[in-house]
Amino acid sequence: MSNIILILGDQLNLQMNSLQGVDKDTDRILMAEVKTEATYVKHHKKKIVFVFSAMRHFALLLREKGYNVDYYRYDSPDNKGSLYAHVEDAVASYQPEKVCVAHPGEYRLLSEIKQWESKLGVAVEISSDNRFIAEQHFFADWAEGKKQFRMEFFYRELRKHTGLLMEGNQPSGGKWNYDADNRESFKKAPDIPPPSTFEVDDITKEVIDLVNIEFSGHFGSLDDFHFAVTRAEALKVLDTFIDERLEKFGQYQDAMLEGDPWLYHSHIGLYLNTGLLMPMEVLLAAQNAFDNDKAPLNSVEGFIRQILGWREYVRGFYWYFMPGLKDKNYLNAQRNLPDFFWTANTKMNCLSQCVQDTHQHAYAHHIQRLMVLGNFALLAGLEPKQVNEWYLLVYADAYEWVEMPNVSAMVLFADGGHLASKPYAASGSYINKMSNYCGSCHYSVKEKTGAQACPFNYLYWHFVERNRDKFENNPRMAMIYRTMTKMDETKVKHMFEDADTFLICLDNNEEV
Ligand code: FAD
Ligand code: DLZ
Ligand code: SF4
Repeated sequence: MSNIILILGDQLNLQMNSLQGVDKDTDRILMAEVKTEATYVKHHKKKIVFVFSAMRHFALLLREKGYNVDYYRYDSPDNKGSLYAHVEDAVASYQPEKVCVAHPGEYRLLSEIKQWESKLGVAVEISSDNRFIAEQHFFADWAEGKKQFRMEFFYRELRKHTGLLMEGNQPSGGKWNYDADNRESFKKAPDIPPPSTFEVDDITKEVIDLVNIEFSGHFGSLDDFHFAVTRAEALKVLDTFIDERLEKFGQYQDAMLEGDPWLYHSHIGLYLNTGLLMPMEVLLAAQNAFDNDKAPLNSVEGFIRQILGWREYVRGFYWYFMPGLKDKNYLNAQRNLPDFFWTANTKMNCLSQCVQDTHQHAYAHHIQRLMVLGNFALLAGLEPKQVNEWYLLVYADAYEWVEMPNVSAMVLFADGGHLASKPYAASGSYINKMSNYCGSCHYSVKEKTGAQACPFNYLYWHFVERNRDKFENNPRMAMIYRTMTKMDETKVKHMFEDADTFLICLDNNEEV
């Protein structure tokens, strides 16, 4: 008897556990572009083009390798609209012994798949998700008995476990973390190698036409689509990053620049998250660059920490704290997402630029996501559910397993501090230090009160004050509360008044 192997749109690698041991003569691979996955949030148009085109290219590869593939395009007359409907149909046609699928990346889909066995009356086998280095239970084992779940210690365990950047039992260079060396901004216009781009082929062209018609109401621009859509292309992106940008990755990791979100970042998140690249090959390429003196330790460690540390950690964190994480709102933030998150129409230049980058490219780098967009969402008290939905739909690399820990736990402190020991809140001076956004802003970053004052300045102190009961006894916040008591009382009063006025304007959707 045959088996049916369902390959999801973010499981595009021949090494996936679900593809091992497949009988090419009898088993059927099932792949489907479906409405349920493409619209559970209104994904950025470029993300849908990327996923559908990468799926179509992967199906071709599977056929070339001799697999039997049943592929359903979004606009084909026999498309049934949901993964379940296609699996049900395939079960009726082939009467398989079992349906096989690798563990999906999102809780909502896992919950659905877990019901299939009883609904279909056929075995459904869920294999482990080998797009990650750590097994899923690794986080739970590590977390057992802990009250705090700091990434740094999880990361060290994985360094020891994998031997990456290790000399025996000790970290290369004697330190685990070189973040202190990674905080430079650009002093003058930098000469940065451009990001890798790829010609649109006939397959991608067809998908672009489809998305233009079917998803016209979704956020984002489709102009200048240039992402890799095959593993071979994604490997080129990786190689180019290692050769041209890894050297300075660390140094400028936190820097921001108007009109350029790409900088010295790797731009591989979307490929890792769809299986076009596997994490260990990326990490070994970075380790190899270090071993061959092509990149310094601060850059290589910084890069390896993002993937071996943060990426593995947030994935473990997600499964450990779901489904509860979804409903967390520790700071009781209730404000609606302002319109400018969609339109970029705000006088705050940093926010306008980051939304424009996001709209244009389905990409913004980490510090734009964390310290501009996220910082604003935190300081303004935006409601976690709305903020999560926005982040989940606007970025090409967004899947709930990675988006939600970053948004709810890292940005919004909505989980009450399992991930972060204090909120990532900052005034305008941080943005000014790390970017050139303030130079062409309507507001003045130096001013703390008044019509021209940078809103991040007064919102910061308003946030600190209105959450006093939550943070006053946090040792990492003590200094901030001490500083506040030393500040001029009238100035503090004016800042709170300015913040109140600003937040009322925001609620009324007036331009700010
Ligand atoms: P680089 O800066 O070159 O980093 C290399 C890789 O490290 C990334 O590709 C990614 O795989 C990994 N990485 C780095 N930081 C993180 C992190 N905090 N969590 C997990 N992996 C990390 N990343 C996503 O992949 N999908 C998301 O939906 C997503 N949402 C985010 C939302 C917020 C609010 C924040 C603050 C961060 C989010 N990140 C997300 C993490 C990070 O911003 C992106 O991974 C990164 O910007 C992708 O660009 P890059 O490939 O050029 O990354
Ligand atoms: C993101 C995405 C999109 C846009 N479309 C599809 C699709 O049509 N078919 C499919 O199998 N997968 C798609 N995906 C990826 C899934 O949403 C992803 O597998 C789940 O969110 C679990 O991570
Ligand atoms: Fe952003 Fe304030 Fe700088 Fe304007 S002045 S760009 S609002 S940080």
